[in-house]
Amino acid sequence: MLKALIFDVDGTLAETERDGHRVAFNAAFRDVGLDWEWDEQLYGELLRVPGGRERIRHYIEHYAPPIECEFGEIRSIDRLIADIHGTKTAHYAGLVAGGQIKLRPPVAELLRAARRAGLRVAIATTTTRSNVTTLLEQLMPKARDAFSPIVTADEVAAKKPNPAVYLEALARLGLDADEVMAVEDSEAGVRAALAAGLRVLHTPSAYFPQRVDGVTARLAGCGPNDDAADCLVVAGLAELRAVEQAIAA
Ligand code: XBP
Ligand code: MG
Repeated sequence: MLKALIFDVDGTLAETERDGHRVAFNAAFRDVGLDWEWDEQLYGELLRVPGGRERIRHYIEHYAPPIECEFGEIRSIDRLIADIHGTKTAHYAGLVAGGQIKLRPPVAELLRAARRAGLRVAIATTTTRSNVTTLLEQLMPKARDAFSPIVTADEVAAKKPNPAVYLEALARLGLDADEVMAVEDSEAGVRAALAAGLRVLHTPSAYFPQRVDGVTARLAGCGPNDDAADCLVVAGLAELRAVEQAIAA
């Protein structure tokens, strides 16, 4: 029986990537004196690499941009990446506090229904912990303490698609995998949850609109493909539980 939902953050709770993280990365590049610009299309390609620091490193290694900092001398690539990422995290907090990023309505309704039904809710994410805190405070100030545990990738050995963050969340919940479902948008996230033995409710997002194999169902209203017959589409928690019971029977 379903006892808890573990939510991903970026792309799942809110469309944070295009108008949040991407914009914050570009502001940070400018701050450190780099003329790099990640446009929407390039960012979509770079998003295949989970983790902001890993994404910057991948860009340096595979896109070979000129590294000419106007301000200060570059002591090492590691230091440059850390500086950019720290600055980016501050910009991201400012953007979120500005109120432009909203909780996605179908996910908000799922959350409300889960809490009404007494399900526990948790978070398993690749993003930095302070980003989660800032986002929850802005998007759901009254419910920000509802999520427990909140596990971020910096606390485990490897990022999604590695299952570590989901396994850690599961262990802290003290539940069996078959009592928990993950709510995810990206392919790497879905693969991480499946590898942890979880069922997955897929919530496609702007950068990850496509179907991912292995999911239990897709949440209606999260993407353009609700009419497609490629996946079971559920309207919300009640329907999801009905499906679960039918499968178990
Ligand atoms: C989110 C990520 C993160 C964010 C940026 O993936 O990959 O890297 O893009 O946050 P998921 P940081 O939704 O699968 O958790 O810069 O803090 O890494
Ligand atoms: Mg995501």
